[in-house]
Amino acid sequence: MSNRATSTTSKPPLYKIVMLGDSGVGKTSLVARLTNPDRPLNHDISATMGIEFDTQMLDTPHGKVKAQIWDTAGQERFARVLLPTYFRKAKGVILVYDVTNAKSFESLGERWMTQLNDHANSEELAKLLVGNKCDLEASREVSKEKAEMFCNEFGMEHLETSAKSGENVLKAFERLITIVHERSLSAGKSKAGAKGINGADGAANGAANGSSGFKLDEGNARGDGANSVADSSSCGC
Ligand code: G3D
Ligand code: MG
Repeated sequence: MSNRATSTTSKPPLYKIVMLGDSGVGKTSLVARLTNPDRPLNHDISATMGIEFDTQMLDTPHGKVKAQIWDTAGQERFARVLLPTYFRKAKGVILVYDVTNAKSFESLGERWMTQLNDHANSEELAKLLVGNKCDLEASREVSKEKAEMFCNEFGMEHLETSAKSGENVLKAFERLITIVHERSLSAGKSKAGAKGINGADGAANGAANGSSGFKLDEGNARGDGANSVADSSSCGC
């Protein structure tokens, strides 16, 4: 019985994943929490205004893989201009809403899924729905049931996270990257996919060896670097 997963020898595969969702839902905070665990939330976090990516080694049941995580602003103007670049060669997407903001949830169906379909081969992208800010239970506006109905409709899994406490943050990224990796393995394209990002995606070059970033100057810029990670304890919210 052959097992592709065990045939990995040197470099772990690298997959590009992208963060999507309205401004303010916590995309930057989630990435920061993942990539730099020692820096507390709110440390010098400014509004996201460019594109930036970080890379992070993650565990999957099939071994370690490297995730190149792209983060962008939720501004419409920005999104229209840069989404094609943003989605290029992406293998997975984390759709983020804020559990305390019903509008941010509605935007997923009204706007972000449309953007995905317009600019990426949505069928080929692994997707995970993330309801962030689950530490703010008293202010909740989006029920888990509602989120799960959305997931059923679009064929994805759901997790609630808190970039503030760290709950489920690592788990969310690990889950998505596992789905991406398993798809790649079952398609027999593990090596090709990793090569594609490493070699062909200009924006991705140089990012494979640790946290890194670049900004596409759209008159804005994300001021925060990487922040912090957390453990992946289960979310009590
Ligand atoms: P964005 O990248 O999606 O635009 P940010 O969102 O990461 O910039 O976060 C927007 C605001 O939400 C920030 O507050 C940030 O601290 C806060 N935030 C992010 N995640 C959480 C969370 O899980 N829980 C709570 N309580 N707050 C969170 P400021 O005040 O800096 O705008
Ligand atoms: Mg941001």
